[in-house]
Amino acid sequence: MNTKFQNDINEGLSKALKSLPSKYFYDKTGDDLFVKIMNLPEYYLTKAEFDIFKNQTKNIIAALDINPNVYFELIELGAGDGTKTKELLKVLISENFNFDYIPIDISNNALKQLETNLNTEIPNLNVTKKQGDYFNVLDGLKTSNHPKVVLFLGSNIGNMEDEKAKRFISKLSSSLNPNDKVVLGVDLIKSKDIVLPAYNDKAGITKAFNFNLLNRINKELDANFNIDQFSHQPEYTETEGIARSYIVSNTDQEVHIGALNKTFQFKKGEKIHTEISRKYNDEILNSILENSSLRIVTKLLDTKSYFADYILIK
Ligand code: AVJ
Repeated sequence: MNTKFQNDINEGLSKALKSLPSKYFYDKTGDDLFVKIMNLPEYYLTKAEFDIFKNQTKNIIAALDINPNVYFELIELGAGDGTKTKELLKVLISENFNFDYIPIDISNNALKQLETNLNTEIPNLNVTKKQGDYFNVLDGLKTSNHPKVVLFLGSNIGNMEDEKAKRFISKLSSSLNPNDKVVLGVDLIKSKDIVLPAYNDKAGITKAFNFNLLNRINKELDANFNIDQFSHQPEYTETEGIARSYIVSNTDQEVHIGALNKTFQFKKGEKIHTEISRKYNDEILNSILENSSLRIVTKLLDTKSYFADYILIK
């Protein structure tokens, strides 16, 4: 059997500069570790965006400029546990806006939990969940002609290289109609002493999250990565605003992957690139938006100016 996972791992480890896709962090163990990451003192991103959703809800709604008499769809890409979104949903419901909430997530489990939670906490809210990879799910959005507001929060776009982010934004833009809006949450470029600890916490949760990839390969592809022979290494270049996570080989070693029937060599100090976490500013975002029909209308910042939610219009 040749799975996508198997092919992606083979491809990534066969390159001159080894890499593994960060989307494979998120199995059950990875989901649980990410929840822990969001609660870490060093991981400021989630707290900063929550601050915006909690304290500037009215500003978000004003910037969205929604006609209160017209039904709209509030679509969230990569909904997760909905903690931030609930702040917005509660106010929209209490102000009698006419809308359905459509969370889209790769994890059916996460969606079911979110739905149950919303049904108790906001009983008047209509929830229509959709399971899928949000890149692929975008096409399905075109079938409805209702006005749309799309939420893409948490700096999830930061996991895409710039070229991929451009393709994603173009695809998103072409699945919308004129005057539809996007709320795009991004982490902002800031100094190394704030960014690096967020990816290198004292408790070692981010390391476990990164290494979960190797554990998955060991378990699912019958491999023999010796976790103790590798290190977790995040790097950040402030001038470009890019954080990258690596797994570094501590020695010259070989790893056998049974499912591939193949052995991979690692040199001492050789790196496997596992994740990009891009940070933004207006200029970088504008270059990503350039060839799409989305434009920035408003930028909302948290009290520390660590994070931004940009309101975009088509
Ligand atoms: C969920 C993609 C925003 O890149 O900051 C957290 C994932 N990786 N710690 C990020 C992550 C390591 C996170 N995003």
